[in-house]
Amino acid sequence: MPRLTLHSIRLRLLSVPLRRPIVSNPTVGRYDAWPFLLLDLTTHEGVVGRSYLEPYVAKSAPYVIAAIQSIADALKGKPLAPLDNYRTAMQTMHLSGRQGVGLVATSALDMAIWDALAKAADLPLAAMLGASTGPVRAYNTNGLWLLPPERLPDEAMSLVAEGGFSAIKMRMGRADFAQDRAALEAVRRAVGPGVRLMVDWNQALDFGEALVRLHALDDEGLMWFEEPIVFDDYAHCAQLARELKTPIQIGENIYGPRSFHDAVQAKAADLYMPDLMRIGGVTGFMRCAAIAGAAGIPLSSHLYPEFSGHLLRAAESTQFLEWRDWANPFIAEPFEVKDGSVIVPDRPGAGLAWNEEAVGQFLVDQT
Ligand code: SMN
Ligand code: MG
Repeated sequence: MPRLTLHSIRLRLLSVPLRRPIVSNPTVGRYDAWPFLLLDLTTHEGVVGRSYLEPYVAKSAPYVIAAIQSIADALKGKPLAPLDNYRTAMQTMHLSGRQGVGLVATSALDMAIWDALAKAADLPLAAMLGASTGPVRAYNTNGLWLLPPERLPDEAMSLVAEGGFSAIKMRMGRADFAQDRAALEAVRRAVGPGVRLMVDWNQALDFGEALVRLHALDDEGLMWFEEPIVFDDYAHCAQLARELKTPIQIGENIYGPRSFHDAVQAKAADLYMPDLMRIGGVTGFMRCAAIAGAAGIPLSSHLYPEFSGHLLRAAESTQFLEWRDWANPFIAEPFEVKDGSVIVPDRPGAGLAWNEEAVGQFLVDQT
């Protein structure tokens, strides 16, 4: 490991317009612009590590920023060693809460620390983890929100065409189930049988409604049913996973590898897709990758395609990368998407640098 010590951090909150607004159920809501919290971590040796968070709720940024700063204070002047730093971060946050904001803040720093170390070693992050760079199979999640069914066919076709995708994700959970079915039929008709479809409820259903709707869709040949009910009702998630032929997918709301392990032990799902912000950054994700790999469970990612690409190259049981291009407007060299795969670049670190002019344009606040 290269020797680096933490000097200071800089945080900037951006609001980046979405090409296709997010229109979801009340759990997620509606977004015309997406918040990003950019972290630049400067070391005494001059190397800068970078990461970003997608905190969903722009108004939560002040307390996420406060938590990141308090962990950074505890790490100041310390050698960068991600597993040690993760332990220190968890100790710092223990009494105020190991999950939620504490883990979100830990994740942001963990990613930037791994990025800095990989840059100092002049290696792509994937190579730091013992893997090579190259393509990762991806699905496109850039749209197909809860829009009127007649608007979906054109959008589905353009999602496929955007990167030669052979898998795309659509959302479900309209009040009227007939509208969900019409949406699925419209998308299926537009893209044909060769494109795999995932469906995501964003926790919209209660258990009774999930039993009815998921059984009704169980012969549609869908790739997975994602978060049909509240994600941490592991017992009922497990019942759905047992009863249905279509795989149940959860993970984006799970906090940290221990809760991930709890879900796996409870057989809460067939498939998992940890989110880098909630799972504990690179360190947390790779711990989950070890659990999933050993258990023979397919692993996908949620958001954060740039960092996730490196980690899915290194994971044992990689299934799909979730591709969305929402960060492209402020990234200096957006990742290439080709033949349905995201290409993990052969650049030092995660391969993320900011387009400073664009950052200035989207800037909401800085500390
Ligand atoms: C999702 C929901 C809200 C914002 C971003 C992404 C979704 C997903 O659950 O899985 O992509
Ligand atoms: Mg989801």
